[in-house]
Amino acid sequence: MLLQKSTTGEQGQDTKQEEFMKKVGIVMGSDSDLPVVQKAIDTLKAFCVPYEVHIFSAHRTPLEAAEFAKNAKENGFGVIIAVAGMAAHLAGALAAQTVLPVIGIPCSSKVLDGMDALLSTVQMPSGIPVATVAINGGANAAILAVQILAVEDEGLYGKLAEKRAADKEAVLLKNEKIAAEL
Ligand code: C2R
Repeated sequence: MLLQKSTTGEQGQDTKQEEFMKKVGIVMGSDSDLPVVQKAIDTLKAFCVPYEVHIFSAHRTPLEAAEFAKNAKENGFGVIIAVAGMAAHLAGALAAQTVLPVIGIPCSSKVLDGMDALLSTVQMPSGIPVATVAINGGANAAILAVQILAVEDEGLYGKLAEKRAADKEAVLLKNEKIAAEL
């Protein structure tokens, strides 16, 4: 599943062409995680960053999950986002198979509200890190993935800076509006 064409970044700097840009691999443990994944997809699309989406599970399809992570670098991925709820071993299991950065999104579930997935994802032993974002933090996971890719891509870096400035302006406008109204 993909992708969009590259665009021009801040101050005319070119974002790397799509075919040269590393992809973001989004792996979810189940299609029931899709609402969280959608937030990550929307954000990556906004930055015109190529991505692929897969369903692999450390529990249900462990061999396929491991193969994906093992081959991720040679298949053109620069970063992996792992999305899972409950006993969320997926991010750690993927991270065990690659030295690419892995970002974990713990998903909420009915019983423990995502605390189970949060602790399963964040509490990795030394040597195998998983960069864990907030429960259901699809947008931030994608922004972090873009930040990782932007280290080697000036145009992408410029787009991130532009977004940060636009977000700030939006808050300042809200401040002016609410101060005038109340
Ligand atoms: P179902 O809705 O399919 O029963 O899945 C999924 O990410 C989902 O949030 C319930 C939850 O189980 C999670 N799951 C994991 C893993 N595989 C599936 N935590 C894993 O490999 O860690």
